[in-house]
Amino acid sequence: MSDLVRFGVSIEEELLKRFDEEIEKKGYSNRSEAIRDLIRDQIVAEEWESDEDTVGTITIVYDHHTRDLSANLTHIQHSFEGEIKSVLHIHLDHHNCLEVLVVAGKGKLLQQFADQLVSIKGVKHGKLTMTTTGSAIPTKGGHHHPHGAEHSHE
Ligand code: NI
Repeated sequence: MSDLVRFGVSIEEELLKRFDEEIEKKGYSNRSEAIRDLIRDQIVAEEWESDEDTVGTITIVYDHHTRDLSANLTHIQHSFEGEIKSVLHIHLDHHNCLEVLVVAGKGKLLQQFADQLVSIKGVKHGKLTMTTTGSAIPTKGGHHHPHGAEHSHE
């Protein structure tokens, strides 16, 4: 879709050295892909700050024996029922549950939802992963696959 453009960047030597160390640890084979990912992260952050629809996942771990916890979790989830696309629940052991909620909607609303879930007494750990609908980010590799879609939803 989009053509590749080359551009030059001036940067302090120490800062670049630090950057190269970081991206090597993460397994990038070159700076270009690392810089592209930083730009994409920035676009995703903007998507979450704007009034556009976005998507993410909320992961929580909790002890279902904690008094009132299950009722509180259910109550909050019912008030955001329009934002919940899917819920995965795993019984980790006799006490602990892992729940992953796939959520979609306005970024600020999804952050409020995550904050409410994570802050409930008895939730041991919780995390919102902010990702993107993908529509604001050009396709990786630039050009369309010449022989049709790379995958289909048949
Ligand atoms: Ni469970």
